[in-house]
Amino acid sequence: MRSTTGVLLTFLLLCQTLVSGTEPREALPNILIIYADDIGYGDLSCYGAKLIQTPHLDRLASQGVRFTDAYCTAATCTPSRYSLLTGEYAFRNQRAQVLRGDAPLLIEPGSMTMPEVLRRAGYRTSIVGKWHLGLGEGDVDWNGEIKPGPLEVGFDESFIIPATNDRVPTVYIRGHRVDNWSDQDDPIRVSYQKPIGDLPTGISHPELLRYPADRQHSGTITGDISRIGWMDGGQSAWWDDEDMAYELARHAVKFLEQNRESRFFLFLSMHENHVPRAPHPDFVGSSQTGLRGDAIVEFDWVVGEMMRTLERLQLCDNTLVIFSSDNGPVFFDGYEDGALEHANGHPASGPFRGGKYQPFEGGTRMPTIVRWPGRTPAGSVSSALVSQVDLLASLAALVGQDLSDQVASDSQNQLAAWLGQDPQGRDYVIQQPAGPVLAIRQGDWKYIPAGNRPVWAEQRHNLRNGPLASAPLTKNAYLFHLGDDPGEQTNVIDQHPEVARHLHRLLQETIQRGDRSAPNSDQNAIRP
Ligand code: NG6
Ligand code: CA
Repeated sequence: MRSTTGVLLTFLLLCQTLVSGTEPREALPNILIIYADDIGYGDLSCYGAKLIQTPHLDRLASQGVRFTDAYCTAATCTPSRYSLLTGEYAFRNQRAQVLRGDAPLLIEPGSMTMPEVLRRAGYRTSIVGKWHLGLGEGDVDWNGEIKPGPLEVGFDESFIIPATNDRVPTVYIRGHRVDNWSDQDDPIRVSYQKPIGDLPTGISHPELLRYPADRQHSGTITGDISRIGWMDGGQSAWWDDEDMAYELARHAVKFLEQNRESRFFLFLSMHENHVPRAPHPDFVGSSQTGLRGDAIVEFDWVVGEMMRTLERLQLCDNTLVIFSSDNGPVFFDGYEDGALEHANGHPASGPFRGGKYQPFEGGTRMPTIVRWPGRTPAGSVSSALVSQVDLLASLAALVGQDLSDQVASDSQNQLAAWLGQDPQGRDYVIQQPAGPVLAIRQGDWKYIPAGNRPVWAEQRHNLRNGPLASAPLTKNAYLFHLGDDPGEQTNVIDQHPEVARHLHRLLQETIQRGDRSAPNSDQNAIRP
């Protein structure tokens, strides 16, 4: 009897916690976000991949919630990450496009970002890995103090790849300075306008390359890979592409060890599966889809390393682990690395159409797993509609921080959905492809307004993207019923013009005013 009462009480407490969102202070978990780059819905074995085995992510899923309807906000990196960290849809900020390696900081210093919210709640905050949100104010001296950056928007510590692994400068930045760098006789210079310095480029020295690159990726060669942009100097600080996963994992592990006694938030932002794919030799041949799959196995190893570390430090039960990816998959993205030749029909987007850059589901529907023992039902699958734009408000609610109405305007508290407790989640999500035309999903319906850019994007990709290729779009607007047609093959706009009109209006309203003041559920109903 007593134990039944105890269970009941615990249950009621849990319900209350989930409804109010705020944990008692001593029960607040550490938070670890493990974020992938360009890993698609179908890339993990727990999401159906046959040619790539991801045992550590599969294990994470067996211990937590695996989401089927989780979204990033955009089909490219910078906008997606901008939304994740600021709680604002990236289309509201004109500058939130894929950034060059020398672009200024995109996020307003001092603003209420995810790390800032957690920092105010007493968390020690750190980012390790890909940043790609700009640095400095437009005239960075790579040999001096590089700021503002992550430390000015809420992170206590940072060890970052400034932009992407295919963009210069190919150096890590620790805090405000290039890591491992003191040689003032070999100053680092970076240009995205014109070639600088004497280093070989992909154009001048193609024989030095690990694999051929397209023109855009034929700038300065560092290691044996040509990059986007040109740089000079800093050779002793250049990163080693093959060692990158190990290097980032080392930093992440160290942070966990050092903060074992305090409450921490670690944003571990890995480079896999972004090009150039150069997994460590330990992982080459570990999948049946060439380097692209091998890099995913490497990423999975990193996940395992994090979980092993949490176990070793006895932090496993008290850490909320969130895994997801920043945008959909791509096979060819600038380098002839064999990804297409060795794809073997691997469905990187699972059952969905398209991938990176595109308005289709493959662009923004992300493999997503959340694990918090005792809170997330182990081994469960949730079809709640969740978006990464909500993580800020959801985590703020978890740690009991108030967000003023002025910030994180699109971010909703969907904590219960993120913990696998609420099967519904959001009402609708907006999907931002590489072009200006946004898509929207509500319930089973998916609407892509008319516009040229999605047509262009997919046609370009059809040429090179093997298993992600699908029938070309026309310039028309599209309506798909995802329940009947998850692969977005049959346009039913002529049969359901009223649904398309409703979604068009909802999209326009959201663009104009933001989700905070989103229409109430009555207005949201699909009307004839
Ligand atoms: C594109 C690059 C692509 C990749 C992408 C950013 C060209 C032709 N393509 O502009 O290779 O770097 O930017 O990827 O330059 S993301 O995942 O960071 O958004
Ligand atoms: Ca990406």
